[in-house]
Amino acid sequence: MGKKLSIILVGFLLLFSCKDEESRPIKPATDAKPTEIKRAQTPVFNQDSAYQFIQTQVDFGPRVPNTKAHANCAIWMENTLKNYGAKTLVQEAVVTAFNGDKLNMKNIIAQFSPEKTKRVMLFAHWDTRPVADKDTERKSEPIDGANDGGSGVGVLLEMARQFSIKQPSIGVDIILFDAEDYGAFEGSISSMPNDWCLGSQYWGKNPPIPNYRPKYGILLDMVGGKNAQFPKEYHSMLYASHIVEKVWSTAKLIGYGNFFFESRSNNYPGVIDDHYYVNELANIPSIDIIDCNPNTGKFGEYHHTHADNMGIIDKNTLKAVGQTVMEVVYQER
Ligand code: AHN
Ligand code: ZN
Repeated sequence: MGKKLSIILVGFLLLFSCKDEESRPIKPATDAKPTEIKRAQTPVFNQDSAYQFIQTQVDFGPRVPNTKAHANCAIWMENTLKNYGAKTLVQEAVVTAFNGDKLNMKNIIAQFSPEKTKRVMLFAHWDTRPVADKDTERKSEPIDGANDGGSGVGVLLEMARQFSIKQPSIGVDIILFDAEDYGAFEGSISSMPNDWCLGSQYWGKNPPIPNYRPKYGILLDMVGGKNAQFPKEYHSMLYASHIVEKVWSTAKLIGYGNFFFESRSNNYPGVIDDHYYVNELANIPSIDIIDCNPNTGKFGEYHHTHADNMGIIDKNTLKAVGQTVMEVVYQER
């Protein structure tokens, strides 16, 4: 008898407790997290791999247009991107430099998920400066360009490797521009306007992909130097401040805020770089992640000297930039 009663009692208690659970008042809408979208899992950027991609470029020799090293490096980059599953396209042309030199240039274009309409464009220049005009020695000899030329490509090739393992929700285009660094040599008299960035200028005036409309562009230029500083560059802020804020706040969020700086003002530094022509000629809001002094706008001591070799490349910088840009890309949907 007692046992039966206790079973009934327990049954009632369970029934009530369940009922109680069910009849709890529904949380007011204001209290509920509104459509909480989970952050996507961003793969881990491998700085050793990026470093190796820079080493490979430097091992070709200076990638100066019209040289064997330049031609060989172009083939290697295209094959590498193709092997990572991109649809590749090489835009070839002859452009004229400030001094009349005819440059055989190649813009390397790699499309990941080309069928997707929502896309972003990541770019860097891959050529190296034909002279070391800011050095005191061997000024007429070309530089290794480990940072200026090598680093942006190295970081983007590692990202391409990551895309081959886990594809982002959106489409991504990697564009490696040629003939960026053939601007007028220091002390040279003859000059022309728009003497830098000949590859991106050619691309802007001769669009290789019809109706190409990525949401925005991110340029990586000198993203491997030790103790690099990336200020909010003037033209980036002028044309695409929302992208600057997105990238800089992402860097801070994932712990790389120590590389990404505010500029002293909106005037410094203003850099004429490939992003300038992508903005002006293609109307794609684009920013430049470029290592220069946030106060003066000056580039590092290594700039356009023979010191721009593997010795100044720091994997921590490669990681900070690579992981930040990957985080931005993988969070897009
Ligand atoms: C000018 O100095 C006008 N532009 C710098 C762009 C550059 C050269 N980036 C790397 N090398
Ligand atoms: Zn340069």
